[in-house]
Amino acid sequence: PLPLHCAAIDLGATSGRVMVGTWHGNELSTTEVHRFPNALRSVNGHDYWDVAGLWNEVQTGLALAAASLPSGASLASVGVDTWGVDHVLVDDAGRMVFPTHAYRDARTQPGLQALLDSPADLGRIYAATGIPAVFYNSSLQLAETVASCPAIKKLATRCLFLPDYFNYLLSGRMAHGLSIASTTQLLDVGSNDWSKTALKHFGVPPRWLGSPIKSGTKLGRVRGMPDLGKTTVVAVPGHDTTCAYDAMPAAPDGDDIFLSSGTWSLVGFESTQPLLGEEALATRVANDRTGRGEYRPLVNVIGLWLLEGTLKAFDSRPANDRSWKALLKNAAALPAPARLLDVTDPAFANPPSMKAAIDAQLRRHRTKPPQELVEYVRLICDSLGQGHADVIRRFEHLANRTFKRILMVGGGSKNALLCQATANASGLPVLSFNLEGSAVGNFANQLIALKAVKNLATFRAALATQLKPKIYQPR
Ligand code: LRH
Repeated sequence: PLPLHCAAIDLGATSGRVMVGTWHGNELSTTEVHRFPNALRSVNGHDYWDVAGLWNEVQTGLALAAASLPSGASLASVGVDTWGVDHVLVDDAGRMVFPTHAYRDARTQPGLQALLDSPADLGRIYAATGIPAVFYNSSLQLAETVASCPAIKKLATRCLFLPDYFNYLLSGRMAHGLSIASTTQLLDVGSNDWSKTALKHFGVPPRWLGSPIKSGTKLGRVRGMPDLGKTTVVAVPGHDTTCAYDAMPAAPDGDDIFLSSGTWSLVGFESTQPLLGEEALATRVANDRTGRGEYRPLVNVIGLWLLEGTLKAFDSRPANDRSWKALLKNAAALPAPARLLDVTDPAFANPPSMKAAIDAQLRRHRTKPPQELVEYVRLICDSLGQGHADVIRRFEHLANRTFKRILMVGGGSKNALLCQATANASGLPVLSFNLEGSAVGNFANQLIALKAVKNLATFRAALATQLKPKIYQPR
């Protein structure tokens, strides 16, 4: 068969990219055609995303994607995945009627505290949605929006989550994807529809949300871009973490635990059932959903956000891959830190200074903070490794399973110190795949929708023969 070309739009909180994937019948090749930084912008005490700026970059990337193909070839399809929980409130004409806040905005803190202070509500919402109380939940964000701006109930007719919104800009069709819907704390954990209990509790108007669609749904042709006139917009799992999990070259026996490592560390596995109950809630297990509707119990560990934040306090940020590697190597040669960080500390969510937040936690435990960047790097990687291991042990207990390998994708899978620390703390081998996980999972779902690949198991099997992981044995 002729090679089949697709474009993946993958938007992360700190960077976005547009990639071209070419399927050769049993092998995927990928090229990054456009990469751009992303950052929240603060004004007058609140944090926002530059949605129009992102759309500009997406268009630039798609034009480059089309231009990168051999002459005569065209993009069969395009799919969008983004970070979770954030959204755009629009009217019937698709016009934005409220600014898009960034999920780290502190506006949800009072609502979060109220939920945490009411065990009855917390338990009820967890039983209904399978999603724990986390500061970024769309539920808390929307509750704050409605409370601070009651007129919004009239002005907005739809709440489109970010992948839904970009799908709309591309195709003209407004639809809610199932996987991104499951990150909101508003989806019913027992069905593929919204939870009446959660909508009522958070005061979210039900008319804002249409029935969620599964991945693979064709939304229409790309509008307004002549080079992409024949390209179909395919609803892939809109949540980047779902796409990253779909890209895991997992063994069919289900003994693998997944770690998508980037700004966040997403530790979880696949299951036909959610993990519910008090212990799961106390572990903050999020029962996110795949694009097909199955469960992906997962715990969100603070991730490389710790390191990204700490770097801001030092002038000597490594400038390239080589200096990064040298820094990690020097950090690995240091003696083990006297005390690791408790990475579940809520103070790390969005502090004015990450270094100061780390120092404060250590001082609370009568431990002297590090001095040099290299010491912080060692402390952060070892602490994250321990954080990953703690979650894996909790999962083994809660789900009564034994995991044999950790599959790791994302930017953090290139960090040898972090991989080794995770292997050491968990006692499990880490298989690190140098893979843009979200983009690859995005392609997988397009290829399945186009019927070029039978199903996800077939795709994973093909990927597993194609990739050679770097293996870190526990020491
Ligand atoms: C990672 C991620 C994660 C959470 C967070 C808000 O990019 O999607 O799974 O949902 O962003």
